[in-house]
Amino acid sequence: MEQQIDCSFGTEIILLAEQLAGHSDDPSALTVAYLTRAHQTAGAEIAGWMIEAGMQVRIDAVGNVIGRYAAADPEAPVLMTGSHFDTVRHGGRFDGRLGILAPIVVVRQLHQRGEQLPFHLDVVAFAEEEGLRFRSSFLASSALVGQFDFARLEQKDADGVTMREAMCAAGLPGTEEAIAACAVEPHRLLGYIEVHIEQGPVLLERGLPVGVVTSIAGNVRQRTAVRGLASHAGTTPMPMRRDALAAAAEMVLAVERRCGDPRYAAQALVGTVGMAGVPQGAANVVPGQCEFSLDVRAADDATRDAAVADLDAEFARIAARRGVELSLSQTMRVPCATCSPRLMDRLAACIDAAGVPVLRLASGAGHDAMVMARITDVCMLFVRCGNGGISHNPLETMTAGDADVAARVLLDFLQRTATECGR
Ligand code: HGY
Ligand code: MN
Ligand code: MN
Repeated sequence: MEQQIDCSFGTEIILLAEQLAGHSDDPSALTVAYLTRAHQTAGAEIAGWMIEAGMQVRIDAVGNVIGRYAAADPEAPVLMTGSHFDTVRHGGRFDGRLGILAPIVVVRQLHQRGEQLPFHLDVVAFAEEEGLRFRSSFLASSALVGQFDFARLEQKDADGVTMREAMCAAGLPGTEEAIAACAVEPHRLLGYIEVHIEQGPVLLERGLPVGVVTSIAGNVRQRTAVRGLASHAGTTPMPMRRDALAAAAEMVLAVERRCGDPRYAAQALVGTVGMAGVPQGAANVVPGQCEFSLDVRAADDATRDAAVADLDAEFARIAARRGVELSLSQTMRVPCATCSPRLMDRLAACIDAAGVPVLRLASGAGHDAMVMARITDVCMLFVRCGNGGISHNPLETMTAGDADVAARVLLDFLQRTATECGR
C-alpha cells in the first residue's frame, strides 16, 4: 500500500486560505483593501485562529493582528514571522496569507503538544502591504519598524476618505502617537522569517516545492501626469493637437523599451505601467490630460535608479516635442533588501533535512521582509506557485503538499532557532 504522506499542515493551510478568501470587498473576485469591512472581518477571523492556536493576540494602531506564542520567560527574545492579509484587486488566495497561516498551524501543533519555545514567537498579520486603497504600500511594516510617514495619514482614497478617517472608522486611534507606539524594540529580536508564495515560475520549472530567498528587489513608484489641450475631435487638425494620451502612450512604450533592454536582464530590471486614465475624457474630445503609474524594480538600486532617471528624461523629451506639460511625483521608494546569510543558511539546512534540494533565488516581488530588514536579520521561504507562476490574479494557486513542506520547514526552523537560543 502506498505510504500515506501526512499532509495535515498543508491541507489545513489550504482550507484556512479558502475560508479567509470568503472576506472580500468584491463578490466576484478576492479584493481586500486596507480597513474596509472585509479587511476588518478577515482580521477578526485571523485573530480567532491565533487565539485557538494558543497565542495572545493584540491589534496595533495600524490594524496589524499580532499573535504571540509566549515563552515561559517574559524577558525572552522575540522571533518574528508573518506576512500581509490585504490584497491587490482580484488577487490570489495565498499572496501574503500563506505567511500568516503556516505559522498559525505550526504553533497550533506546538501548543497541542504543550511545547513552549525559549523565545516569544510573534506572528504578524500585516494589515497593509499592497497599497491598493491609498497610494503607498508597506504601511503596516513601516509602522512596526518605527518609520511610518505620518504625512500619509492625510492621503485620500478614491472616495475622498483620508487614511486617518479610515483608521478612526475602523476603531483605530488614528493618531501619530499611537502609530509611533507600534514600533517594536529591535534589540529584542532574533530575526524575522517570512513564508511567501513565489509569485513566479522558477520553483515550478525546477520541480522544487520550496526555495531560499537571497534578496528582494527594490521598488520605485511614480505618478506621471501629462497635460495637453482638450479640443474638438472633429475640427482639430492632427498637426495642431496637444494630445495628452498620445504623448502618454509614447511614454509607456519608452518604459517597455528601456526596461526590456536585454543588457539589464541579469539585474532583473522590470518596468510596469499598471494604471492609466484620462480624467473627464470623452470620445469626441482630444484628451487634454492623462495620468499613469510607473513601477520600476531591479535586483540592485543603482540599476533601478538609472532606469528611472533615463525614463524621466525621455518623458521630458516626448513632452517637449509634443507641446504638452509633464509632472512627476514619486509615490514610493523601497530599497533592495538582502537576506541574512546566517538565517539563509539555517533555512537551507531545514530544506535539506526535509529531503529537498536547496535552491537560492531572488525575489522580484516586494515583501514586508524588505522593510523588517531595516531593523533585524531577515530570511524568506518561497513556496512553489502553480499555474505557470501566475500571481496578482485569481488563478494564483499552490498545492497542499507544497504548503505542508513549507510548514514543516518552518517548524524545523523554529526548533533550530530554539537550539541556537539555548546555547
Ligand atoms: O508589488 C509587490 O511586489 C507586492 O506584491 N506588494
Ligand atoms: Mn502582492
Ligand atoms: Mn505579498
